[in-house]
Amino acid sequence: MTAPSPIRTERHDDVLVIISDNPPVNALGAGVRSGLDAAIKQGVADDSITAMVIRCDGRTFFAGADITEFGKPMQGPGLGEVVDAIEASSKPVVAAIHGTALGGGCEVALSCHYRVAVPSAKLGLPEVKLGLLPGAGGTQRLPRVAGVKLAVQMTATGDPISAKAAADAGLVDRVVGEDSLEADAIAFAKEIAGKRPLPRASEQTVTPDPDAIAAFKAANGRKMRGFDAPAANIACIELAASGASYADGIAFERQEFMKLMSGTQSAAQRHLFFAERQAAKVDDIPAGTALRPIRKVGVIGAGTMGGGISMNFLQAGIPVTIVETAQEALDQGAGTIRRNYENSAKKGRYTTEKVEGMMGLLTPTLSLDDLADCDLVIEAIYENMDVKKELFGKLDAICKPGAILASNTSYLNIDEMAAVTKRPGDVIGMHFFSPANVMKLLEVVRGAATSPDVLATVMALAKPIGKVAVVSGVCPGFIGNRMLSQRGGPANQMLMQGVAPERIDKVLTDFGMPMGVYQMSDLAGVDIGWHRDPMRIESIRDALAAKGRWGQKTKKGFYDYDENRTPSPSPEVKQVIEEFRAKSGQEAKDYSDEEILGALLYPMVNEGAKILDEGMAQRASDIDVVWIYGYGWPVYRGGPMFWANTVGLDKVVAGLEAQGVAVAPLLRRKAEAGEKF
Ligand code: 3H9
Repeated sequence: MTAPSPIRTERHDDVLVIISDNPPVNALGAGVRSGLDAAIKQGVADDSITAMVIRCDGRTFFAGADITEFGKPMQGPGLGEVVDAIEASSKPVVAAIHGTALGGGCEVALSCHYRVAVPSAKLGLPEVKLGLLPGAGGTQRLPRVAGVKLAVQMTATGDPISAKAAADAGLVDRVVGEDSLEADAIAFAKEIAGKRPLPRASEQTVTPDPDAIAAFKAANGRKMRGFDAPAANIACIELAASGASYADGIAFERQEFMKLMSGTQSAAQRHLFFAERQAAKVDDIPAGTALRPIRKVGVIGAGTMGGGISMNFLQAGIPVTIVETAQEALDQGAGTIRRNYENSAKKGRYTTEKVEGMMGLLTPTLSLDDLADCDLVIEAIYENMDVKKELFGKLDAICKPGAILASNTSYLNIDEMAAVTKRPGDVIGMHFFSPANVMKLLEVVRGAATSPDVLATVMALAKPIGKVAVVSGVCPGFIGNRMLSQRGGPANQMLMQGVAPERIDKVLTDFGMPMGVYQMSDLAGVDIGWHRDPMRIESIRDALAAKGRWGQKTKKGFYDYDENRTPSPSPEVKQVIEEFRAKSGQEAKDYSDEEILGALLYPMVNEGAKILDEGMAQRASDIDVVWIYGYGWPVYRGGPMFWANTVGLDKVVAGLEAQGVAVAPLLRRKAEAGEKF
């Protein structure tokens, strides 16, 4: 028995309304495509029909091609054929848009002769975020309908635009009532039913705009670095703008689409799309678990971390009570939050009213007692277990029953903190990454006693505050920092063998990381964790710290820094390393860039395998999400575990053995079985 079609039609006088019902997002899977094709044919063939409307049930207009079909054999008509059939219709077709018309959905809309949208609708071509380009005519129809400038911006950034912006650009013909989309679309269809010729996007000409393309490239070059897809998107628009025929443009678009689709970058980016959504799910907690309402949040500590954490909630409209121990620190913390918001307002991100609204939700206080009515309290004080335990004891006494008590610790044991309270089930880790208002990762640390509804509540809270949450078990450094800690040893070993710090860093930044090991060390402070005895020199780090080379804050660390904090290799550091190496008797060794990369990253993958085997991470893709959103691992490489798959696990094992690192049993098993993470 064949499945019922997700497409149905309804007649409204002489207008045929074609309706898609393919939850959750009306993705354009095979059934939708063949249903649309058949419905258009039906409308064309029926003499009593004068116009057609395409709309979707549920929360959104088509949100794109069905990504789960990618890489599998194509079933039924391709989207390119379907949109061509829509455009070729002898009767006008109107797209009635609500929610998000994205990717293939936007291409369906572009192939319709007219588009109407509700004010809250958004239109976009986000394929670039999946390492792709619009493959159903979008790169050729959009510049014809809305101009080259907007087409470059929409395809190369992937960011959607509002219905109003679309109407201003000619991409939407009429903005209709928020609650009367279908009726307004039918009325519009009746109005234009007799108009000829039909406005077909593919038949329009493109006005060249080389300045807009050049300006876009100049402004966005850095952001697009390393990614293949943005340039491919721009190349398609450039071809359209060069006067090439529509058919030639489509042939080029297809060729570039196929190239991207079969490449590793798109596979990595599609992996991340699903990994991010999968990460939100906790395997042993049923969907639909009742959540605790979070109407008010307390944050303890108004330093960089506490301030950044508070900003996330204020932006989401959730009131925050922020606590400090001294008035000066409290004023400074609240002042920094205000300044950050005002700076964003200057850049046009917020209106002044919005800034005042958010600041109005902030209650600074010196008294922990003011946290009594908070639904969630997050401590962001310094990393000392005794101090944290004392604080949790106090919070347990102050906070109302059912309030969730969270720690922002980046490596300490949540279970120890929970144990001092009478409500260990309500205790959880919420590890934000610095700067906490910017970095998207939230590592949610599930203690041994954390109750399922507390975990579910915190996981669900991530989305409204703009975070991607990943669950970690309790282990030192959790998922991210535990893996990071594996990188320092091999890096220092290479220093000792005569590899310059700047070379090690360059290998990582060429790979796509935002900074290298020693740039990171200079940023954090070379003196962090230093014993403070300048006479005791047991490592290169000790030697640099003893010389006052504490990193960016003293304008010298592993690098020298100028007034603008631009780093340059340091002759003094070179000498320190040489001296230290000579004393230790360590012999110099040559490394290729590939070997440097393997030496740094394979031990991290190895640790990832242990984390997985111990059940500290639910799945390998969660580890990838941690590294992409918490540490800036290049998106187009899909995270460390995905990357290891692309390298080949047998090669990773061989590299680790050559380094003398004990191979994690899970990694070895998978490599021997020819499996992937
Ligand atoms: C394309 O169109 C190529 C064409 O140019 C060329 C073809 C030849 N397919 O995000 P949510 C699932 S490329 C399959 O949590 P929200 C998603 O996995 C495509 N599944 O909801 C999740 O499943 P689950 C271009 C999809 O309200 C569920 O739907 N389009 C797709 O926060 C809910 O998703 C895009 O890149 C899909 N296309 O956000 C748009 N989309 O519940 C991608 C979603 O099992 N989608 N799912 O975890 C989005 O940006 C967001 O999902 C959207 C809704 C804004 C639509």
